[in-house]
Amino acid sequence: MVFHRLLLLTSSLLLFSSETIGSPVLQLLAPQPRPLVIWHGLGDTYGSPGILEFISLVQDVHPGIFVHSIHLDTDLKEDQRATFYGNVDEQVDLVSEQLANITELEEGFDAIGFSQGGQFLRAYVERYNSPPVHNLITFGSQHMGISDIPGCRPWDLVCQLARRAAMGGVYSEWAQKNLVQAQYYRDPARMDTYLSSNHFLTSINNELAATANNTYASNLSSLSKLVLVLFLRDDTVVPKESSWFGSYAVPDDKALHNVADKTIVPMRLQPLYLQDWIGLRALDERGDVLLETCPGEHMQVTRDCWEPLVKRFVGGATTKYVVPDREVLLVQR
Ligand SMILES: *[C@@H]1O[C@H](CO)[C@@H](O)[C@H](O)[C@H]1NC(C)=O
Ligand SMILES: *[C@@H]1O[C@H](CO)[C@@H](O)[C@H](O)[C@H]1NC(C)=O
Ligand SMILES: CC(=O)N[C@H]1CO[C@H](CO)[C@@H](O)[C@@H]1O
Repeated sequence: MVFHRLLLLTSSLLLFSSETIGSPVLQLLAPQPRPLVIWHGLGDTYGSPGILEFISLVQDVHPGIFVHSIHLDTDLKEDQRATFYGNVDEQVDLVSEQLANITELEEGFDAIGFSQGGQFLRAYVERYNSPPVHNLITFGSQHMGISDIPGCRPWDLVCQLARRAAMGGVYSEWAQKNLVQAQYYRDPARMDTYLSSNHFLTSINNELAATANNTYASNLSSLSKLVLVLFLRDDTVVPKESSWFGSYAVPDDKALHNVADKTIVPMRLQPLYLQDWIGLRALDERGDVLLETCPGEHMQVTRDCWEPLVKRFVGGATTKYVVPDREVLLVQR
């Protein structure tokens, strides 16, 4: 039995056999869609019915796509707990190892972050990005933090305990290392306390000039597209404009602290953007930051909303082809 190696022509859909085969074997193969990595949100798990359904719908849109759902623990309960409790720097580090371990991802992938999973994936891009992210889509994420800790469903005890602990001392050393939401809590009315206590968000947003890291900017601007989705009726993320890098203005007068109608500073007026601390402006001026909306409440990811985005920004053709032996196809004669 003779095996003939086939040449793989990456620029076309055809595979030609080597000349040693009498008549050329032509085979029509589809290019392999770029893989997708998903990071679920607060209170969710990597294998929840909602996430599994989403994955299967994405696979209907892009047949054959490889999808990885990020987990911090293979146990579902522990994975859910890790959305409330843990050190986010360590979590992102663990995820970078997890992703680097997966051979299907080695040429890069598109990524979708749901809610807090979005800013955590951005941290991955800025700090690791190996394997690299092509397009990053974030749904209802808190890129400029939150100015209030989200409420919990009445029966959700894990959430309620975490929330109570966070409200108690959101900027305490303990909270900043152990409570996930505290690590992206950013209250413009207490900016000094935030800047001196927060580790995670000040880092990924390069808000501290003394420790700013230029790699974050070059890595983030290496994205092909950054797609930021805001839920128009989001009242969980305060303010909802955080999904678009907006935040409340820093009150210049302490007396303004309790003023109810707070002004939103949009992305393009943020110091982070104007001085391009993280490469966001470079990306935007290239036309590669897309501000999108979903009509519903926080994480009401309706099909009308996600499907056009998944069609446009996920599963693009790679130069890889669906072949049994990954790089070469062996034909038995
Ligand atoms: C990566 O793979 C190695 C070897 O299979 C394994 O020991 C390790 O736990 C994996 N790391 C992560 C973070 O998944
Ligand atoms: C900047 O970030 C990169 C990527 O995480 C890291 O390797 C490097 O040590 C950081 N540099 C400084 C000065 O902290
Ligand atoms: C795509 C890209 O720029 N990736 C770089 C991100 O930063 C790390 C250093 O931490 C580099 O190794 C990557 O090449």
